[in-house]
Amino acid sequence: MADNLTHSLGSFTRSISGRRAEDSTPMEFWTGMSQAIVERIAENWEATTEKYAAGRQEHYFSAEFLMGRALLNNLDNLELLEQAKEATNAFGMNLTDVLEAEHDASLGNGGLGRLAACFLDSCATMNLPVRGYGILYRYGLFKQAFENGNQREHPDPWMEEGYPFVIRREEEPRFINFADMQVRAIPYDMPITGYGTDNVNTLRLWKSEPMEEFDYEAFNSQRFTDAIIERERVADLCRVLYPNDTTFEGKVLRVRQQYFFVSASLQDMVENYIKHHGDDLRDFAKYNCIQLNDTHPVLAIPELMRILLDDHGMDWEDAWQIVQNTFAYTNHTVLAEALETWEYAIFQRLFPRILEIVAEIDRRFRMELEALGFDAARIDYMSPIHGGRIHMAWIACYAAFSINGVAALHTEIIKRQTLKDWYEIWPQKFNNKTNGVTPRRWLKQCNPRLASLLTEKLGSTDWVTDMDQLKSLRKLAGDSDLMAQLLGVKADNKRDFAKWLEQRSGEKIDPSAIFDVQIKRLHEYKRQLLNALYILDLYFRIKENPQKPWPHRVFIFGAKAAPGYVRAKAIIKLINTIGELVASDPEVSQIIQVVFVENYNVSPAEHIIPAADIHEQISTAGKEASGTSNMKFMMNGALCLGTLDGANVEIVDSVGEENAYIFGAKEEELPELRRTYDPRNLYETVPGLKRALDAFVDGTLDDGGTGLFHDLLGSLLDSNGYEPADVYYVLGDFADYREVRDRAALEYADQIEWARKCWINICESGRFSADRTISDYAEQVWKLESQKI
Ligand code: 26V
Repeated sequence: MADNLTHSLGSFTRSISGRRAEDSTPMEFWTGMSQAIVERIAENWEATTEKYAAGRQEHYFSAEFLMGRALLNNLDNLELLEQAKEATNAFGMNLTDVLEAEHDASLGNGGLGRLAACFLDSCATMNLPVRGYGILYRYGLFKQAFENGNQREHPDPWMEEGYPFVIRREEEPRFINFADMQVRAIPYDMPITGYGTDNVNTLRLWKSEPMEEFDYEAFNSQRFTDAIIERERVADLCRVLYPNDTTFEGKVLRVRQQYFFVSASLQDMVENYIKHHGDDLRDFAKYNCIQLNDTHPVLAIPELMRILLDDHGMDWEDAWQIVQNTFAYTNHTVLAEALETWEYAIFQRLFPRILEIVAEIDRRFRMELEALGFDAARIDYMSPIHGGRIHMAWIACYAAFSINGVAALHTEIIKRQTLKDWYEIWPQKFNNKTNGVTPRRWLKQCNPRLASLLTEKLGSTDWVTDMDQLKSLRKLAGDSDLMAQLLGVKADNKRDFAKWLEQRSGEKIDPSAIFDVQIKRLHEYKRQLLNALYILDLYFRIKENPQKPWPHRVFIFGAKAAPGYVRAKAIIKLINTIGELVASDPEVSQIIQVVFVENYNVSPAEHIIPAADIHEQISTAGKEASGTSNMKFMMNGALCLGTLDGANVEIVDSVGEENAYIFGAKEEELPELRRTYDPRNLYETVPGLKRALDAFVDGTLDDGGTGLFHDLLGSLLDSNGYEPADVYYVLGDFADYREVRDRAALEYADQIEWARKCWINICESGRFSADRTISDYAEQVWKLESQKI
């Protein structure tokens, strides 16, 4: 068998490089091995697709799939890891180098896109007939580089050197009509292998191309350049992933992307239905269900109406009934600035027929609500079209049979506040589906040492697909030898991470220090600024009293800021500047270090998370819908320093308050606290605050004369015409945060006690496996049964 892989690896690699395999580059090796994998799964993939096609299927529509790397995941799923090591060694290469050559597929911004990727993994593993539908972006999320502590963005042409894990299906094009252009949508299929199964699911990503290969007439006439430009206009559609998460920007190209991919995907679904069930589409919803990942694919609602009405001659009532039985909608944020609303005029210009249909949906909605006796103002507010704009979430709430939030607290907030008007009318539509993460990537693959320990204690690897088994190990927390073993695993992981970091950036860190980590998009509500303020205050406290036995700590950050989010970028600069201040101080740098991991992404996360001791989940209560890194850290035996927000609430519920470090104002307390909130007074009175905040502007920290730090300080202390001071309650939570974080660092000294807490977190993490989330969706929303090939 090993010979087998060695053989195919050798020949695929030679065909890529045109050289002997042993003389090929790691990238060429990676390509060869990836092709060998695709070749191996081809038959099962086809069989799975055929098996699913005739039955009920779920379709996960998402503008983002943050897949990360594919090769290790596939090797592990196919149980080829050992053979792959041998095969690479046989050619004088090392598997780690080959794996590290792979580009991340960063077709997503953050939590929402990574969730979609974890869901695909669970669906394949559970043999569920689910396929993902999205966009093949040519450029993924920008690459981040630091220049003088500032973020600079660079393009990410992730598949320019070739990418074997998507297969172009030239022969299955769809045609998309915009008022001002027609485009061809070409599917690229990515195989999604599962763990311990032969099933291979599909992620179908669409690429836009011109209707004809070449417009020969134009090429041969005076209009040569026009023809080239037209081709580029079509290719532009899928050129780039928009890097904003949480702030809506009404960019025309983005709504084109959205319509493009939902129209192509629906055409696919309808054709498949007709092939298997005939051209009477009335049973469409019996065989098809669509999960809308946030509002980005909501145009699928009017587009399915258009297909049923215009292409299949159905009448409105029948079509609407199908639509209402097909769509389910997931909400991922309560931030008002993220709500997608599009200008009426844009729809008119791009797809007037879709606008007509939305207008009819709007008319009927208004009639329905009038009949229910609602007042005019409320009806107007809730209507899909008002104020010259089209409200995507409102369309979703009207059309979908299921509306869900992504953690218990989040679902309560959307019922009580964000979507309360809809909840009042249709309470039965609302449900919670707490997020989860795949234990394959986020435990078994990224933390093999911990995985072995769990396998040893449970006597088998069954836990990999049945994470609830870990619960039975909770009682072993009293076993001090085991706890010492767990500490050994963590220590090894920390050394590995320190090595990885040094190779990547040259930074040296002390693996015996506490690793305290905050990795997530940079946003004010996530409060990296609160974390930074603590470090700055700690710096001054150490300066004041350098002889005190301060716990040694490494503060680790990873975060990208949206390129236009000035304040978020200022916070990156601030953290890097604090890092320099600390590093340049011979006393303080012996005690604490600050590391900002450049270009944070899925792959760096796989190195960071297994090495973490403490993870920061410190959003203002009520603002983080769920969070998913909190679950990954928990699974890897790190302790949560966090607010009662998002899924932290459920994590604490599972492990107990004594096994986490919880601080800060609660969601239900904030409105009252806000009424009398006086950040200036806190600045004057809370120990440490004034000294830390003054450092922004007194010359301690240098923002290069940009005024960025001055503006940050202003955002905390002063209201302006648009917003009150300190919207995210950073200063309000500072004192409690400081106290609890200090305590966590002290308690770390009792290593065995600390390990017990970590162990309990690991053992209780089964609830946060994406397998649990997906089985809830499959049973309660999708009504889907597994279909093993
Ligand atoms: C929003 C927007 C707004 C318009 C511009 C483009 C764009 C792109 C992405 C997004 C997504 C924002 C919502 C989001 O990512 N929410 C996160 O979802 C995670 C998975 O449910 C959850 O764990 C995080 O708490 C939540 O912030």
